[in-house]
Amino acid sequence: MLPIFADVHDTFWFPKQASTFAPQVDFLYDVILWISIIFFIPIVIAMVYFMVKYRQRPGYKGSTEALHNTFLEVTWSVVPTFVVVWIFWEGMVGYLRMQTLPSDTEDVKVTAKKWVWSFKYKNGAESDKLYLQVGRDAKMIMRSDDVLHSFFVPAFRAKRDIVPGRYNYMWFQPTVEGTFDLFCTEYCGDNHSGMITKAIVQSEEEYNKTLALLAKEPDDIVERGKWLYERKACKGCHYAGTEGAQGPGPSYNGSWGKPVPLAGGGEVVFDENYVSNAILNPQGQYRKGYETASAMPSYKGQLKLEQIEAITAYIQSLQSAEPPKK
Ligand SMILES: [Cu+2]
Repeated sequence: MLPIFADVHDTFWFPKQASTFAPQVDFLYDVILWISIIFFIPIVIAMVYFMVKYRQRPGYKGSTEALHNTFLEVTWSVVPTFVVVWIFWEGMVGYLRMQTLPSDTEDVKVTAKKWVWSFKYKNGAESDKLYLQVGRDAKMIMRSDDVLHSFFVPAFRAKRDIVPGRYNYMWFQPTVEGTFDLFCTEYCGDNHSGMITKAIVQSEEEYNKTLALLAKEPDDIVERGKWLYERKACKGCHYAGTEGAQGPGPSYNGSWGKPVPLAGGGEVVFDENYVSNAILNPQGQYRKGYETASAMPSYKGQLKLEQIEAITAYIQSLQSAEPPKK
């Protein structure tokens, strides 16, 4: 179906319209597209026609003076001016709407970190996917732990940079229940292309259930380690079990108890000491072969001893897990 006639929830060019911003953004896009098509076609036809009609050929003598038509020139200056001012106006109104935060919002703290997303909710729950309530204004309070990232959910037509050293805000209201892609859309290093997660829009009842569930850290120590692995950005660089990025960090699978060759020569055993050193002071014992890999940030002050022990237990449980398939 042609874009301008497209249904609110299904467009020709773009993903499903899933926020209150989407119809306005798509409308302006369609209008600009159609204006371009409507002018492009007759201009190209006229150009080709004149090229043929007035081509240089034996016996043909062109006009020696330039012709002038005031009415035509005023028309093709004034009409496009009004069109451009209107496009600017529509764009500005849309931009201001996105820019003005509503007062009663469901707030989510967003942390972007190479190369994972972390979302914190009002009840303290944390997740690596963004959960949202349908029909409710959501405000993202966003910060970066390292470099410049950018939050983008195409279905919401909502995008904003996340800048290190400050909080950036954005808001939107999801209008459709479902699962939508959430991208980092600012190049941020080796695994930028893998910095993808989902925005999951749920009914009020489901959403509250999800938050309650997410708030609960698993009791089992290995489960808790996996839970932390998914939420504390380990997943962005280390492969574990059957998930996570394949690099730049080494895989957790089958590492426990093995010797670790060090960049400076010698080796240490992959045990409790090695894991806690690697987490708290990652630059202390460089593993051979990883000297030039993106440096791991220290988790000093970010993970409690008990949490480091849970991650250690999780790594230990992966002793006989398969290495990642390249
Ligand atoms: Cu990024």
